[in-house]
Amino acid sequence: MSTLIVGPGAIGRLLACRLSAAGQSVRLLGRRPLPRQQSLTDPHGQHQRLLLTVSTDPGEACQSVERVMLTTKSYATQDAFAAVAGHLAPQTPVILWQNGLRVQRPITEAWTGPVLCASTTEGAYLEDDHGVVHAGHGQTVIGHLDGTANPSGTELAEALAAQLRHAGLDARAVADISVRLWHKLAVNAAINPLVARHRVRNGELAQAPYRDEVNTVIDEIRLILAALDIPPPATALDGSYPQQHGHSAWHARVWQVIAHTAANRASMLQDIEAGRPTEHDAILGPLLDAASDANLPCPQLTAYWHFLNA
Ligand code: KPL
Repeated sequence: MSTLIVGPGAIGRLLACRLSAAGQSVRLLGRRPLPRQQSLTDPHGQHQRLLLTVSTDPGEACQSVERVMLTTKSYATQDAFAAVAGHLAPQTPVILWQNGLRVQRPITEAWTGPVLCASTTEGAYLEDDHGVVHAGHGQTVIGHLDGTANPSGTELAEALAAQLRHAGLDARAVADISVRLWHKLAVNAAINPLVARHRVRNGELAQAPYRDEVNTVIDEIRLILAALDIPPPATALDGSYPQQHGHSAWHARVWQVIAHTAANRASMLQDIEAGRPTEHDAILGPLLDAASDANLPCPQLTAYWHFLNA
């Protein structure tokens, strides 16, 4: 199986190195040249050197490709897909690894072949152009947006999850990828804009004056998700329930992620500090659209949108 990975960021390079180390044929397509030799550092600090096929030319990169993984940032995905789509056989499976929920439905509907969505908590960062560090193991879930209504998508998701497990990543096929993408989006929307705006680490959100703002934004998000019929998380991840911060399962989940990632400088804060675009449209946009459809006021989310869109 020959896989083309479009977007050589941390997740793209982690997938490329892991699949290549497991004996799969992998090509990496980016906008600027990268060295063929890439190093993968695993969570135990062991280094492995891998020789990848890297390219900046979509036509060349797509030759005889049997599956495409798009690992670009959400805002760059439509352009990246447009650059390769014309070079692919019409039934080539496409797997979307984006945060938020902006590109998944449009690409699923536009592409002639099967489209799967993946959501991962694998921790990875780039050392430089030469290597990726797999900082911590996480979980990856994969599925078709239409779930069990698309049986061939389920089969494809199971096959891909098995290959990722063989490559050392904890992955499984799920029937409710849409709910999982909404859940990840909700947690991101409750934490990322706020820490980006106040330039604080995640853990500082538990203190005044931020604590009340977090609870307010969770309330806005949970009402929007309820209007969309997205079920709340069943329990907090480890069953604990930090009552003092709020009352719903959503409060429990968000406060738990804040506690678990207290030392993090969240991704949106890092993007702002580095002067890069943020993924605010993919994360806040779907919530604001749903709020507008359901006539739900969401002043806090709207204020974040204006701040991040400025
Ligand atoms: O995923 C994250 C991010 O940084 O984007 C959170 C959950 C906010 C943890 O930092």
